[in-house]
Amino acid sequence: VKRLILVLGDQLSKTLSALREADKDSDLVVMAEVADEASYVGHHPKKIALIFSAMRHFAGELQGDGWQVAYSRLDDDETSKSIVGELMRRGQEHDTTEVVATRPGEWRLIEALDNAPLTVKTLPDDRFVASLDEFNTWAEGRKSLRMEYFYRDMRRKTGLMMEGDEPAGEKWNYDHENRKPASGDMLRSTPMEFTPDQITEEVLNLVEKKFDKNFGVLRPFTYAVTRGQALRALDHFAKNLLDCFGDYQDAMLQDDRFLHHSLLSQYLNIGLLDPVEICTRVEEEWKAGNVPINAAEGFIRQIIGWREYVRGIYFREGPDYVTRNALGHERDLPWMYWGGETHMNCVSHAVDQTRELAYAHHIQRLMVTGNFAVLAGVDPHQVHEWYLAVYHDAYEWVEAPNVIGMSQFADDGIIASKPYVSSGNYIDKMSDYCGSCAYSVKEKTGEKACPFNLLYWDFLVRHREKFAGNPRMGQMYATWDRMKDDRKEAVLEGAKRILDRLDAGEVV
Ligand code: FAD
Ligand code: DLZ
Ligand code: SF4
Repeated sequence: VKRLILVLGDQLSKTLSALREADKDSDLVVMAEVADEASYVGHHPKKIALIFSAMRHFAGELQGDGWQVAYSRLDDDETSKSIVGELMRRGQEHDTTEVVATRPGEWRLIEALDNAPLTVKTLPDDRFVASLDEFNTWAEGRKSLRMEYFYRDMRRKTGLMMEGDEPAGEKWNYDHENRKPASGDMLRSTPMEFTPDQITEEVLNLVEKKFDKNFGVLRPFTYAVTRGQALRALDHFAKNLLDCFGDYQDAMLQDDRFLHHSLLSQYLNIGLLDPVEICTRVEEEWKAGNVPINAAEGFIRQIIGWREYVRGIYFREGPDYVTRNALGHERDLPWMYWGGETHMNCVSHAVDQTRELAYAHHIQRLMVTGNFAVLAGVDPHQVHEWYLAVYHDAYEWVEAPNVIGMSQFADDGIIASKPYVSSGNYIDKMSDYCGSCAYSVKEKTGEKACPFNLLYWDFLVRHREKFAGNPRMGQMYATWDRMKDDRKEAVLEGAKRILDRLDAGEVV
């Protein structure tokens, strides 16, 4: 064996740069289930099962294609703790110190490879529309890095939904059509599910045994674990759910956890699907007249806009990004995030479905759990570790900018021009949670008042110095200033009551 070709659990693409560089005849592909990767946070059991099963299937496909693959299972006695440990072991077995890798999606692992006593050639991960150099060139010298402008460049680059140099339909962005609340629909399709095969069953048994203390429900496990299955899930989404993706993108319903969302991020992020391939499929439906422009454009923007943009930010900002805390928030993450009791119906639903499915959609992540954490002044690093652990699509390059930046404003506004905070009104408008909540969203003070209503003002008052000058927040400060003093006092007292309860570990 000449060289070891490293393929990580989120690099399951046959077009991976390390595989393109490799020689089937003389190189050995190394894949490894290792304790360090499976436990740098307490990953949701469904996430671990997805990765391990998809890794095992992928290794089998590579062997079928004629590759030599050394695959280490977590429960093999010889398997060492870490990726570098496994590379060293395989290197000794095959008498080589040369490794070819595709750059990992996390600084921790990049540094581990850089410091390994091996000769590692690291290639860029080019399973993205924009290279990191391209992103940095775009970002260089700009005062603010707004996603929208970057997105337009990605549209031009890919030609997706373009008519020459102009956006199809004359507008770049149809978001103003995308804020409709939803109502129950018995006819709405649900994301595609798959029956576990023998390989997946073995993985489920392993995960059940080794990770039974982790937060999250393992079975039923119905994910796609191969590229073929993931392509079927994509097709199903494009045909049956995409049409109303735009309209109901921000809506939340207690009895419908998926609405028109695609549930494709968990496949995309481990490499079973390619971003442009997904967008091209979506564009096809629009070209065929099957879905409206706001659905197709809104969806494509999430992938070639937001997803590419947050990756650029993660790598541009460097390893300390996840420790930023611009608002000085220090409260411990409340127990309710791990399934502890709460009277807040919205939080309870978001956490319950996270526990059961390892999934919540964007608005639940941003405006329910994220919103509550930032309003309550929770330490952003703890919030970050929670998101990294509990979602099936969470890898640091994509999770951290969404949490540290977009949701917690801990990066001081690199991603968000103002904090994504709201009172209960927003949740009430976009969901049906409030009707069956122990709190009243209409009440602004007193014991029954929705905690979001109380904490919202408390947050603004606490951070007045930082935000009062923000043109997009002036209106809110003006509203606060017009409020009568006794009402202001009651609001702040109510907020303190909630925060004291959180600190005392009492149910909120
Ligand atoms: P859909 O709603 O169907 O969206 C389509 C696709 O667009 C997604 O599959 C995803 O690939 C992409 N996308 C949408 N929004 C974003 C975004 N903001 N950033 C990156 N890609 C996006 N996404 C992750 O992939 N991993 C994470 O760890 C993650 N953590 C998040 C944490 C917070 C606090 C927030 C607010 C968002 C986070 N997101 C994350 C973004 C988004 O919530 C998920 O991508 C989405 O919910 C995945 O479900 P879906 O496939 O049904 O998405
Ligand atoms: C998330 C994860 C888990 C749970 N387990 C493994 C593993 O055992 N082996 C592996 O190669 N990769 C795993 N991963 C994915 C890595 O953590 C991921 O590659 C890095 O976080 C970089 O994105
Ligand atoms: Fe959530 Fe407040 Fe509505 Fe209850 S009343 S569901 S806490 S927003």
